[in-house]
Amino acid sequence: MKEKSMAKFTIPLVLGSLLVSSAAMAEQKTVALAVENMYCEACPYMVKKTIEKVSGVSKVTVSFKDKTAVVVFDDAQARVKDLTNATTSAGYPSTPKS
Ligand SMILES: [Cu+2]
Repeated sequence: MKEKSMAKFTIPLVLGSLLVSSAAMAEQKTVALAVENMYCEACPYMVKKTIEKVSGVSKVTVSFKDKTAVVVFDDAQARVKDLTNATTSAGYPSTPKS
């Protein structure tokens, strides 16, 4: 009787932690890109919009002053190369900063 009631509570807990761990496996990565060709205040906006279109990207912060785009993305869905390709084809070649 005691074991049965334990099982009732344990199953939802196990399912719950499985969901959490599979979400955690899709890891959020952050990369800083050095972006070329940003010559006016409108450019960072274009760069931001361009990177946001890449699937898996959750956050983009572009600095006009630093010529940098900081991108938070899901590395199961996007690669750094996808990000640099996107900005490059929009006219803003970028490379990962190390
Ligand atoms: Cu511009």
